[in-house]
Amino acid sequence: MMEFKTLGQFIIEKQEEFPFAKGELSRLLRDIGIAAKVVNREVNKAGLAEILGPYGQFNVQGEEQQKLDVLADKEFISALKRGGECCYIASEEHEEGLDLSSEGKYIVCIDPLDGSSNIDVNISIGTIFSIYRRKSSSGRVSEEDVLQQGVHQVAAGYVLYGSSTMLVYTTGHGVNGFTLDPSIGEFCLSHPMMRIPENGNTYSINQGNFINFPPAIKEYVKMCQEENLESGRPYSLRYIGSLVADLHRTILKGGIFMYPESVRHRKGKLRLMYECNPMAFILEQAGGRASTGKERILEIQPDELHQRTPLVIGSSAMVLVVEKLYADIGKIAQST
Ligand code: P6P
Repeated sequence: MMEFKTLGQFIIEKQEEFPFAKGELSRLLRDIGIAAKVVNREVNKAGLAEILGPYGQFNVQGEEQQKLDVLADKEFISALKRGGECCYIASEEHEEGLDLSSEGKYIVCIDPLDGSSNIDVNISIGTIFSIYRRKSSSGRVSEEDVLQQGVHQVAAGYVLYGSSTMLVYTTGHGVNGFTLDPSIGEFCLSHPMMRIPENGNTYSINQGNFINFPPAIKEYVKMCQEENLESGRPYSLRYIGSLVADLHRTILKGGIFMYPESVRHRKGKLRLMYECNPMAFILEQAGGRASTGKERILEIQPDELHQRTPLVIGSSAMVLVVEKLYADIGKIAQST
């Protein structure tokens, strides 16, 4: 009989690593795990249950909501409400955050179903979450409680609904991955202490935007395509167009993912609070690096809930090359 450790057992085992009151984070992560199982069930039967396709409404991003988006949003919100540990939820699907006015001490920023444009074509999609402890002790949640730098996250994770469904999270003591075993309905530890290789030979970017990339990114993409046997170039281009899937591959295999600023996306496309901060926390905890090309993602001071940021993330040696290109090109621009 293969020994296995469920997410619940693991969280309880590790809760002494968590500096706050015993059990709070355990219950919060348990609530997220429960909602993830429900969303997984719906994602896996999407093709059969007439819940594919557009919902007929548009979210705050102006993106047409897919039915599964709405279902996932409702599932995570109700699970967090029931659990009682969360006092405020910032969701990609809502313009304003949701003040649960509970006694909970935790704030959850969440992208309930990222990559939803891939739902109808059966490509992996994901949930991304970020957890902060409120700064104020009680009363109404303030903007200061919510708009915290990524360095203050107490936990972050993602769920990948793919060929198998995984939940990967960190509380600042490394990154651990759990695979859902449908036969027992439990997430079981499958990837203990995940580490990203320091280098890689894959780059991940929507090359269709090349003409609008900043010079440093154009220069780096050209480097990726050059023949240089010593550094294993040309690299392979892998781009799924689903952030969680692209970054999960990057952690496991090494490589670099970039969604830079461009003419079309002046501040980048990806959202700081519920996409880039959680993924940056996870990648750094796995030994990787995450920046805008110029600034560490986790040190960005947010000034609004749905703000976007450029993202350069992955194997540290590769991200450092991009950052050097930004710095060198910046110096040339200043001296001319
Ligand atoms: P593009 C999916 O819509 C998403 O938010 C991320 O999951 C993904 O990395 C990115 O957008 C893809 O954007 O412009 O390449 O289609």
